[in-house]
Amino acid sequence: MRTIYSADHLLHQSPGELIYGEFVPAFEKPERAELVLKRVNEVRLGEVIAPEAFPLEPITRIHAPGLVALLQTAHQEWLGLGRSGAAYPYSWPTRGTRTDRVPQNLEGRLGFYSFDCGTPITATTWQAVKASADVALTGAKLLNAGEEAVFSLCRPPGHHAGSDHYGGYCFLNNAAIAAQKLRDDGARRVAILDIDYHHGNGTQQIFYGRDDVLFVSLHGHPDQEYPYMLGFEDEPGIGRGEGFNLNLPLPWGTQWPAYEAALTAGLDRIRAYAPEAVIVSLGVDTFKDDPISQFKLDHEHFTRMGEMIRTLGKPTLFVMEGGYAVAEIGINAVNVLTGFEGK
Ligand code: OKP
Ligand code: ZN
Repeated sequence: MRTIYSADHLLHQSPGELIYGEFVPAFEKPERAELVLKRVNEVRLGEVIAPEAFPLEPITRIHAPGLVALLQTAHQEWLGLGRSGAAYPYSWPTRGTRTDRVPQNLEGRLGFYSFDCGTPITATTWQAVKASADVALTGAKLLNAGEEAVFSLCRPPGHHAGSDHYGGYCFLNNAAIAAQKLRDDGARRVAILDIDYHHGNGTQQIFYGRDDVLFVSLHGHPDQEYPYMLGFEDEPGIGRGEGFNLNLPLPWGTQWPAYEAALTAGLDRIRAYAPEAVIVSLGVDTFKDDPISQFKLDHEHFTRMGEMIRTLGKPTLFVMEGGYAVAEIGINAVNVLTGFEGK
């Protein structure tokens, strides 16, 4: 299968994040995509091509213009206010605060459009974010042109970004933007299977009221795991979207047998939906040695996942999400792809 990759991802480099009271080096770092690309080449997965540059329109089909504008201008404004370093939010809306007015103050706006402090905006973050969305959109376009499977090597990741909020290392929701593109280009039903360790709260929020995009997610149980406030079993979708959202949360320590059973259930739901295309939010932070995650999967289980996804028999777009055991991220991510190809 072909891989879409842009070196522009290197333009986003987080200076660090606040975790357990300490400011630590970022887990989501440029080496991640570089090592996945290296592995793609090592196994000769297929041609590696650059993305096409799309207009903003497919992005604003999913995201609020105010969020998109903030991502583009926040750092310039930050510097204009005499600050240095990356732009971080400080304060967030809560129950009872005003969500009907967008704050004028930059720091207020950063908080208004985000939900955590792990997702800083640097001078060149937007270029990387836009390229990552283009990588996903190019994948969708190739799928639409008849390719059976495509790997969009996105970085930064996307599945935590909602229609009007960024966070969790994610700025724009690459998988959602690709799903909408497939819909707009004629696919009647698209399924998104999210196998990243963390719940794809952004993707769920975007499609929660819709029946034309099914969202199925396997992830660490929100009682135990980030993002804590979404991803429970009792979130079926709403209105027309009721019955088109399926969360399969699993406890810390989950090993392959339980994971395989949940994946089988998720794939059964997708099969019943009969989508015209499948998008896989491909996170490999379910790996046993992932530094921020608590599942216990090993290298060969990623191959099994690819084999299982293959049984859907649908055009499939793999969109890179998380995975922080950097030394092994290439093996784990590409194992899913070679498993899918039966190699
Ligand atoms: C992004 B992706 C919890 C810290 C969580 C954010 C994790 C974002 C993961 N103590 N930090 O889904 O891989
Ligand atoms: Zn994750």
